Amino acid sequence: MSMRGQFITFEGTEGVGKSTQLANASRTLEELGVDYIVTREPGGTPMAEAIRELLLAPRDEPVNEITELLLMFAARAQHLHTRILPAINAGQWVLCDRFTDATFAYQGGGRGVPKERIALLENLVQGEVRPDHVILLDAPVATGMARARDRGELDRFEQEDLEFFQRIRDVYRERAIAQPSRYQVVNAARSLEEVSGAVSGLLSEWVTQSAVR
Ligand code: Z5A
Repeated sequence: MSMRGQFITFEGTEGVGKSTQLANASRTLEELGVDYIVTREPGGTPMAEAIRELLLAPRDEPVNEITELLLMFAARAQHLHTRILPAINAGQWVLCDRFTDATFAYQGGGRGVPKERIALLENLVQGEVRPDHVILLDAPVATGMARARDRGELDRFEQEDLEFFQRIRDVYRERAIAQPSRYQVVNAARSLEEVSGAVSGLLSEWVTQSAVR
């Protein structure tokens, strides 16, 4: 088994099943005897979770898109450097609910921030670090919304309309097409059993690959 852990992120529009699949992926890694942590963005450390609360709280004051972008990367800098990288360097696998692909999709596609500006911050905060694998759970926006919105109160992002989430889905899909070696697009509109089977299959494959490296 290679010493460096793998960095795997889960992405997709609202309610596609990321939390559900993180739990499934955790069970799979446990069965395979892989040491791992589960974390999320924005968040993952006490300070980054405090920034998450700032970002998600519905508020009357309009939020400038650059303020939102900088807060996402402020949380990410703290999370990446104090939690994710130490884990990977210690040989642990990191399963992360969202990462910088979400910034390109939400702040880029959703809010309209040019992707070059996002890329500048990505390089500043991450240097060369990128996820080893991105699992994009892809389903029609309405499917995810219908699954998620039984939960009650909506956060600041969930209050956006269908077109906002459609633009986000489009950016995710474009990024997956542009970098097929890093992205695995999983059809998340299928039954829970089918989606879980697909995600577990990918993890098993990556564990096998890392063992022969
Ligand atoms: N954000 C951003 O703007 N920029 C960034 O850089 C980052 C984030 C990192 C918080 O994200 C917000 O931050 C997010 C983007 C923004 N806002 N939005 N929207 P989050 O990940 O915490 O929140 P979320 O996207 O709203 O996730 P979610 O609603 O919790 O959904 P999920 O984790 O993908 O889904 P789930 O909880 O696993 O499943 C939803 C329900 O569907 C649940 O009842 C399941 O049992 C059910 N489910 C799951 N899979 C299936 C299948 N296959 N069939 C049927 N039912 C299913």
